[in-house]
Parts: sequence; C-alpha cells; structure tokens
Amino acid sequence: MAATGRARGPGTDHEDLVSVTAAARVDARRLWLRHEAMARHGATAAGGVNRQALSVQEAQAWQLLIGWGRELGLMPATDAVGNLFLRWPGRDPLAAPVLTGSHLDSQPTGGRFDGVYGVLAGLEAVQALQEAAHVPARPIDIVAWMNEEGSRFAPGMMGSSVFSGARGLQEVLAVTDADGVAVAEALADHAAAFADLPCWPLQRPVHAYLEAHIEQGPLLEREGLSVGIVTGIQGKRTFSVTVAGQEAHAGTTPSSQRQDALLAAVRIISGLVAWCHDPQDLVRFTVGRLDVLPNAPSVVPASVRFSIDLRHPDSQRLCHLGDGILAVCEAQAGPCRVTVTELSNAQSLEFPASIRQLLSACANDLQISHMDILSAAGHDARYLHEVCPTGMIFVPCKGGVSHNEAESATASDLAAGARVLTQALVALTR
Ligand code: HGY
Ligand code: MN
Ligand code: MN
Repeated sequence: MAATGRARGPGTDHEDLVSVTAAARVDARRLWLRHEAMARHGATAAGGVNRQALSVQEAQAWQLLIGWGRELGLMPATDAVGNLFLRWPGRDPLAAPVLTGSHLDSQPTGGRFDGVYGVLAGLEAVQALQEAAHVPARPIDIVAWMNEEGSRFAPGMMGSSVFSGARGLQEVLAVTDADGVAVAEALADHAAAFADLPCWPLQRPVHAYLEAHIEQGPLLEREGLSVGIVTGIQGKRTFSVTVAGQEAHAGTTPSSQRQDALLAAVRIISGLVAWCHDPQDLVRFTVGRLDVLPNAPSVVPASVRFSIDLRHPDSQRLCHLGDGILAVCEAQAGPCRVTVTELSNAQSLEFPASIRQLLSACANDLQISHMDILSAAGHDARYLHEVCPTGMIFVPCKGGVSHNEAESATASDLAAGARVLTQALVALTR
C-alpha cells in the first residue's frame, strides 16, 4: 500500500529547501556509472560479481571507493576488524557521526547491487549535499562493513557485529576459510595494502545509521514502487552440522558394515526439511554448502559437513525450530556420529518508529511513492540497531532476484532511494 500523505519532514523552511535541493542534486547517471566501475572488481563472465571478503578484488574496490572519497575531501579510515570508513567531518568533527553504508563483499555468484548500492548511495548523498552547500552539524561516515555475506568466512556480518560489540574481535579473527586461512591472516594482508589509513576504535558512539539496499525480493517491483521503508529484519539462525562415519572401500564393504556419512547426511537433511515444513511458507530453511570427505568416487564417505540457514519472522517459531535441529539430526544419524554447532542466532527486530517516520516523511517531501516492508534478508543494520537509531531504505530489484549474477535494478530507482537517503541525512545532521 503506497503512502500518499503529505507529512512534512522536520526542519525550517530554509532547511527543507536545502534538503530538497540537495536531494535534487542526486545524479542518477553518476550513481549508475559508479556501480558499473565497482562491478569490474570481481566481475564474473555471466555479468555478476564474485568479490569475497578481504580478497584482492575487495581491496581493489576499497582503492576505487577511497579515490572517489578523496575527490570529495572525505578522509578514509579503518578499524581492527577491517571496516572501511570515509568521513565528512562537518561543523563539529568531535560529535558522534551519522553512519550510512552497507558492504562491498559479495556472494560467489553475486550481483552488482547487493551491498554496493548502500555504499554508493551514501557517497552519492554526500556529493549531492556538498553540491547543495549543506554543511552537516556532525560528521557523516560512509561505511563498507567487513564480510557481511559470510561466504568466505562464516558467519557473516563480522564487521558490523564486532564494531557494535555484539561479537568479540578475537572470536572473529580465529575463523578460517575453506583453505584454512584465518580472518586474522587475511586481514593482516589486506591491512598492509592500506597501512596509511588511521585505525579507529571499535564500539565508538554513533548518532544514527541508515542503510540503503536492494530489496532482494519481489514486493516493491510488484507494487510498482521505487522505495520501501524497512520496518524490521526477520530472525535468522545459522548452524554447521558435521556427520562423522568411516571411509571404506566402495567395492568390498557390504552395506551392513558401512558408516556412510553422506547417506546419513541425506537422511538428516530430509528429516530437517520435514521438521521445517510450513504450510504458510514463511519458514526459510536452506542447506547452501555441503562438503564431503574424502570426496572420492570409490570411497564410502568418511565425513560430511553442511550449513543450515534458518529464518522466520516470528522469533518464537524460529526459536522452536532451531532448538529442535539437534534431535532431528541425532534421530537420522544411523551408525554415524553427528555434531551441531550454532554459528549465529539473531531474533526478529523492528526499527524505531522515529527513523521510519523520518524516512517516510522524506519520501513524502520528495513525492516518492513508498511502502512499509519487512526485510526477509539479513543486513548489517541489524547490529547497528543495537547501538543507535537505525533504519533502512529499499529499492526494487528485477524480479526480486539476488544472490544471483542476474541481479538487476534501474538507475531511476537507485537514484530515488539515494534522494530519500540524502533528505534524511540533512534532517539527521542539522
Ligand atoms: O543472507 C542474507 O540475508 C544477506 O543477503 N547476506
Ligand atoms: Mn547485502
Ligand atoms: Mn547478500
């Protein structure tokens, strides 16, 4: 349902004039061309992006973003967990900043808008504000959070969760990727290429956080709307399950003597699908990664490790389903041994009405049709929500397709979201 009222954003007529003028300075072509330039780093043959956390491709993306920031007089900085900030100091450089951004890392078959849009919309908003001669009363920090996707290193949202204090730095630094490379090692290599950047403290005060992002779902496109005011983020629990059996000769070992870890994993996953079956189709149960060892055609599998990504908008339901996973695994393990490790447990959250009303008023001021929308996807805003007033702006993506190389959006929708962001930044930095 589109909001059509003419609620006024806060501020004096002069300030409103500045903010609408600034929003009008958002340049859809400039924003689009920056997406095209950023997509070259980690570009895949199918037109998508594979830019893993702390990879060479992400370092190239950092260089590009820092270069654009320096052209606007923004000061780059990082922190101990590998987040990137571009600071516009404003009138009172010591005041708590407003942060806006998202992430530059992608899924292996990712698109060119997931995460990148939030970072580039922040840059575009700052450039539009500068062109409108707006001087923020407090700093604005554009941010690119480290490892939002959780693809190379699991779980995701490492940068924002350590920044906010929800996760410990040492816990995150110890996580290893599929090649056994620890975050600490990858971070040291990455940081060496940016040794000139100041390293800011973690858990520093933040006045407010705004994140622009593609919806990664079909609702806005279906309603023909350019902007969604995000009401909250559904809950998500992630697990790693290891099934331990015994490698054996595929030709000489009778079934009765096998401890086949893959057959057990297949039974377990089928059992979990049944456990999570939902006639309302609200449960989101995904096994996205499955590793078999020794992964040889003539060896009975010795062990299998697979991931579980479980989500639901109702926290109680999510709690019930997640708490039942171990019992289902043990019931289906047969002669194998199974261990279940929970990697993350994030409840459903609702963003504060103050920020949602501000964003809706800004969209009204700009006469941009919009609707309230729940985020089914996870975002770094989850962790900023724990430490400051936080909100999100969605724009549609084609067919709701995301985490897919075909991910697509329109320049005009990207610009519309950036205009609402610009307008809101004026209000938050008066
Ligand atoms: O998985 C998610 O929800 C996010 O896109 N990383
Ligand atoms: Mn994202
Ligand atoms: Mn994503």
